[in-house]
Amino acid sequence: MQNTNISTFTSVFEQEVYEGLTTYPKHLSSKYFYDEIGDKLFQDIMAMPEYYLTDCEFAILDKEKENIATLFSKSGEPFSLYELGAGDGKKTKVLLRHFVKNNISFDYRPIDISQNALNQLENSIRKEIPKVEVNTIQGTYVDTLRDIGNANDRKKIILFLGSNIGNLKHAQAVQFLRDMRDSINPGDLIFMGFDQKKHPQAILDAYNDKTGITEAFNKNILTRINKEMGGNFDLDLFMHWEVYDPETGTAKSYLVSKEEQMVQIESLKLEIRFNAWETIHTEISQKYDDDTVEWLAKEAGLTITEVFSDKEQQYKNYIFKK
Ligand code: AVI
Repeated sequence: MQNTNISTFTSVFEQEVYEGLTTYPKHLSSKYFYDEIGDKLFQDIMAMPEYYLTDCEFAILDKEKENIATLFSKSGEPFSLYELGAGDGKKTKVLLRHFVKNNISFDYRPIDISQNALNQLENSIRKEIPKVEVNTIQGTYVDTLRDIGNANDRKKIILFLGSNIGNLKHAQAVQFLRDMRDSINPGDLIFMGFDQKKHPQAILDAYNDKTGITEAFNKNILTRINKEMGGNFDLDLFMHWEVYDPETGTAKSYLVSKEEQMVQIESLKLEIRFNAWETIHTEISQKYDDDTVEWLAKEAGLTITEVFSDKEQQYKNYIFKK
């Protein structure tokens, strides 16, 4: 394997790919699944019958919209509804429509790394719910949490839906919740989705669909390396593999090399050897129970004030305060 000079990396993506593929066991971060193709594949995943998370959260928001509205606008003060990783806003629109219908005074501040996603979301809200005041914020979670912390014009409610927290290990999730805590004031609220522990087969099916959409989503990280760094990964020589540990509640995704092979990545001046059946760990999707969410909240200095669940307790939304 050739060595490369750290200073030649042109992005954090390049640096992390270099580090992840030159250590043992190999790993890559799931945050790199998402480009235009990855975004589309994730939309397709959310529409799959096996991926119960989206329907469950949609059902909770729809069932509880009145209670949620009451809790968000308790003091009658106008508030800003921030949403981290807003995506297409499909679920959030349930709340937005309800707030508008009930003359609740708020503005919606969706946050996303992709300006393109924000423009599409803003246009669709203008068309579908024109009474909503939308102020988009482009940036990473870290940057925007700092901005949220500095904005003290209104009461703040932060939404973080889709069990996105589950893509973080517990230590990272605690840090993220602490950063959220630091960006709000007493009286502000955090509203978050946490996918729950359930029949292990239901989780395996959600992350290993027979149609192969999740496999394509997982492999998109290799496609990105091929396109953006001059890599020559042969996608057919890797397979998607999912495991779920019902004890820890952690689902893990891997790409497994089906044979011994060498892969070159031109812009990293890197040649990587894979043994037959060697793995690249790409994603965790943590599943929770009340005890674990309570522990996370305590570690981050937050208190749970409300819990909403779907009928079968597959998925829960928690409200936290400082
Ligand atoms: C974005 N995130 C919460 C999804 C999840 O469930 O972990 C990403 C995903 N990975 C495979 N399918 C969906």
